[in-house]
Amino acid sequence: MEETIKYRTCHLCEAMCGLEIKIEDTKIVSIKGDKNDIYSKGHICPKGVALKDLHEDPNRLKEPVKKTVNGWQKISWDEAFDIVEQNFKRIRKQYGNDAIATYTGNPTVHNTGTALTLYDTINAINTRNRYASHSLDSVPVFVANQMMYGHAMMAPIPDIENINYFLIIGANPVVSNGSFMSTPNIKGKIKAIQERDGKVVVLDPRKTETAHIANEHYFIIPERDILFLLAVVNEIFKRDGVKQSRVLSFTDHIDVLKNITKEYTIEQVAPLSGILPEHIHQIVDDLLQYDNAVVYGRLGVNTQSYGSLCQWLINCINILIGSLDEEGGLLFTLPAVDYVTLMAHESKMFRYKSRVGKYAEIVGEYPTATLADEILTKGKGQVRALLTVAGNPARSAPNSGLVKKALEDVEFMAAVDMYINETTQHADIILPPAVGLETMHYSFVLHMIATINTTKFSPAPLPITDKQRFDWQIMGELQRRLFDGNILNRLKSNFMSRLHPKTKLALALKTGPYGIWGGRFLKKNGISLKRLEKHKGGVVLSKLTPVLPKRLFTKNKTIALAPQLFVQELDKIKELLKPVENTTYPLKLIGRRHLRSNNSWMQKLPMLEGGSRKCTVFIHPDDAQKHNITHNELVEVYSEFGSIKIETEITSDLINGTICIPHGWGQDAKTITEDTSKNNKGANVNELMNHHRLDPISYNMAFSGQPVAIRKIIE
Ligand SMILES: Nc1nc2c(c(=O)[nH]1)N[C@H]1C(S)=C(S)[C@@H](COP(=O)(O)OP(=O)(O)OC[C@H]3O[C@@H](n4cnc5c(=O)[nH]c(N)nc54)[C@H](O)[C@@H]3O)O[C@H]1N2
Ligand SMILES: Nc1nc2c(c(=O)[nH]1)N[C@H]1C(S)=C(S)[C@@H](COP(=O)(O)OP(=O)(O)OC[C@H]3O[C@@H](n4cnc5c(=O)[nH]c(N)nc54)[C@H](O)[C@@H]3O)O[C@H]1N2
Ligand code: SF4
Ligand SMILES: [Mo]
Repeated sequence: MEETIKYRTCHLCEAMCGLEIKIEDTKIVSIKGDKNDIYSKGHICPKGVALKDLHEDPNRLKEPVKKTVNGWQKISWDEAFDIVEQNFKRIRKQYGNDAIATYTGNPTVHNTGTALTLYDTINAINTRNRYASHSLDSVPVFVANQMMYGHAMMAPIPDIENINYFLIIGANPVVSNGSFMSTPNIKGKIKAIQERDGKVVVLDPRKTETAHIANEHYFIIPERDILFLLAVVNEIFKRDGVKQSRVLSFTDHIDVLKNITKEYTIEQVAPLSGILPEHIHQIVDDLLQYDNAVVYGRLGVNTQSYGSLCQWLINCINILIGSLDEEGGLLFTLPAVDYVTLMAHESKMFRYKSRVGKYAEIVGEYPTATLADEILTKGKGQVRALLTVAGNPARSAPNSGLVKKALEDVEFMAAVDMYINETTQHADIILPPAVGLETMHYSFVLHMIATINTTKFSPAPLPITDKQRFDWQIMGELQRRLFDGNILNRLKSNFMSRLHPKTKLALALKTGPYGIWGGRFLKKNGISLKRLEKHKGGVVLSKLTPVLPKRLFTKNKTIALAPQLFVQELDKIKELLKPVENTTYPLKLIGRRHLRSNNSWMQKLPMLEGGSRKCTVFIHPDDAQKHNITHNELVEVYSEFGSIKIETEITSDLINGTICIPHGWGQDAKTITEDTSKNNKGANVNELMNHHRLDPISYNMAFSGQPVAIRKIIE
C-alpha cells in the first residue's frame, strides 16, 4: 500500500490550523497538527482530527436525492438540476423573483469553492429575499465598520502577539478558537500575554473556560454591556484620559460622543450591570495605564438587543485609548487577496426593507429571524421556494417551531448540503457537495481577519469519485440555469461560473497587493499560486502595520465617532436605567459552545461524541434552590415561544438570574443509517427564542437575554 503525507489547512473554524494527514491509498490513517505550518505550528483541536470521521461518515450523501413517498431516492445530477430549474422557474413565473428565498450558512465562509461562487449564484437568482447566518452572528460588526470606517468588512483585529491588556467581552476564544481574530492556539497566546506581565480580563455572565485562565473575570448581567461601555467612555472623558493619537487626528464628532455619554456614570450603571463600581474603575485604570490595551467584543455582545451600539462603543474606546491602528492594539489586515477592496460593491446597507417585518437589508440580506414570517405571511411577495446552502436554520435560527412550519409550507425547496438534517429533510431535492478533505483550501475571509498577514493554499488531499460534484460545480450549474438578467450579464455569469476556483484564485493572487502583477511594476518575487503551492505550511507576508487613513473607505477619509444612526438609538438606552422586572419569565438565557461541537452539524461524528460535551442547562445554586431544583434533574425550560426538557447542572460559574444552554442540539432528523430515536440527542434551545427580539439597528438576532422560566417536571 502506498502511504503519503498530505498537508491541508483545517477549514472548520477561524483558526486555520495546518494539518498533517497520513493517507494510505485513499484511506486516512491519521491527522495531526503540522509543526511546520507558519501559522499554527502544530496546534490542532479535536475537530481537526475528526475530519477523518467526516470523510468516512456513512451518513454523508454523495449523490443527489429526491424526496418520494417511499423515502429518499438517489437520482442523477442532470435529473436533480432539471427538477430544481423547472420548479424555481415555475415559481418565479407565477409569483415573481422575490418568491425564491436563499439561506446561506456558516460553512459558506470556510469552503473555498462555495465562497468563490456564492454571490454570483445568488445574484443570478436575482431575489431580494436573501438570508444568511450573518444575521445570527456578526451584522452588528458590519454596521459599526460601515458607519465608522466606510466598509462592512473593514474589521480591526487584535494584535494578540503584542497586546499587554486584553479586555474580552462576550467571547470565549479558548473554546471557539477565536472569531474576528483568526489565530491558532489562543490559550498559548493568552499565557504569553500573562508571561510578559500583561493582563487578560473577561466580562461574561458565565465564568467560561477563557475566564478561568484570565487574570480577572467579572460577571455581567446579559445585555447590560451597553451601560458598562457608556460609563467607560464617560469615565475616560471625565479623567481627561483621551490619548492624543495619530488616529484621533482624523476622527470627527468627539464632542458629540463626550456629550451623549455624560449621564452614564460608573456609580449609576454598576448595580444595573452587575459589576461592582470599583471593578469598573479598575478596568478604566488599566485601559489608561497599560501600553497596548485592547477591548475585544464578539458573539455575546453581537447577539443581543444592543449589538450595534456595543460594537460602536468598543471601537470608540479603542480609539480614545490610542489603540486603533497601532501595533499592540488593533490593526487592519492587508491579505494576499484583498477581499475588502474586492467586496466593496457588496458593502451596502439600508437600501430597501423586508415585506413583513420592515427590516432593512444589511449587505444585501434580510434578517434570518424573519424568514419564517416571509414564508408564512400571505400576500404579494410571499416566499414560496427556498434554496439553502450549507445552513441549518431549523436549528440555528430563532423560534424553531415557526421555522419548522415555514419549511413545511414552502412549495419547493432545494438544499446544497451533504447531510439530511433538521432543515434539509424538508427539501424536495438535496444536492450534496464533496466536502472536507476532498476539497482544496484557500481562505479569503479568514486571511482578512487574521492576526498576521499570511497566505496559505492547500490542494485537496483526497480524490472524489466521478459521481461526486464540488460545491462550486453545483453552484455554477444553478447559476447558469437560474440566471435572471440581460444577455450581456448572462454571458459574463456563464463564463465566470465555468472557471475553476484555482484559476480565479491564481488571478486574484497575482493581481493582489503582494502578487507578481500587483502594483504598477512587475514584482519579480511576488506571490503566485504556483509559488505558494511550494510552501505547504504557508507564507508570512508581513506583520500587521498601521494602514489608516489611506485604507479608510469613508468619503472624507475620517472616522465617524458619533454616527447619527447610533446617537439617535441611544435615547432608548435610558429605559435600561429603570429596569422592569419580568415576573412571568424571570430568568435570562445565554448560550455556550463546546470544543467538540461546530454549531449544529458535527455532533454525531464518533470522535466528537461524549467527553464533557453535554446538552444541559447551567443554573446558579440560588436559582436552583428558589425552584427546588437539584443537580442532574430533568426540568422544563419555557418561554413565550416554546418549551424544552433538559437536564440541570448546578454551578456558581454563572451569574444568578441567568441560565445557560448550548445551541445546535435536538437533532431529530431521520438520516441515512440512524433512526430518529438514536439521533434525538439534547434539546433545541432555539425553540425558546423570540424571533422578533432583534438589535434595532442591524436586525441581528438577540439570542442573549431571552426571557425564560424554569420548572420541575411533575410526572
Ligand atoms: N441559540 C443560538 N443559536 C445560534 C447561535 C448561538 O450562539 N445560539 N449561533 C449562531 C451562529 S454564530 C451561527 S454562525 C449560526 C450557524 O448557522 P447555520 O450555518 O445555519 O448552521 P450550521 O449548524 O453551521 O450548519 C451548517 C450546515 O452546512 C453543512 N455543511 C458543512 N460543510 C459544508 C460544505 O462544505 N458545503 C455545504 N454545501 N454544506 C456544508 C452542514 O451539514 C450543515 O447542515 O447559528 C447561529 N445560531
Ligand atoms: N468549538 C466550537 N468552536 C466554534 C463554534 C462552535 O460551535 N464550536 N462556532 C463558531 C462560530 S459560528 C462562531 S460565530 C464563533 C463564536 O465565538 P465567540 O465569539 O468566542 O463566541 P462564544 O464562544 O459563543 O462566546 C460568547 C460568550 O458570550 C457570553 N455572553 C452571552 N451573553 C452575553 C452578554 O449579554 N454580555 C456578555 N458580555 N457576554 C455574553 C457567553 O456566556 C459566551 O461565553 O465560534 C466559532 N467556533
Ligand atoms: S482549532 Fe479550528 S482550525 Fe484548528 S483544528 Fe480545530 S477546528 Fe480546525
Ligand atoms: Mo457564527
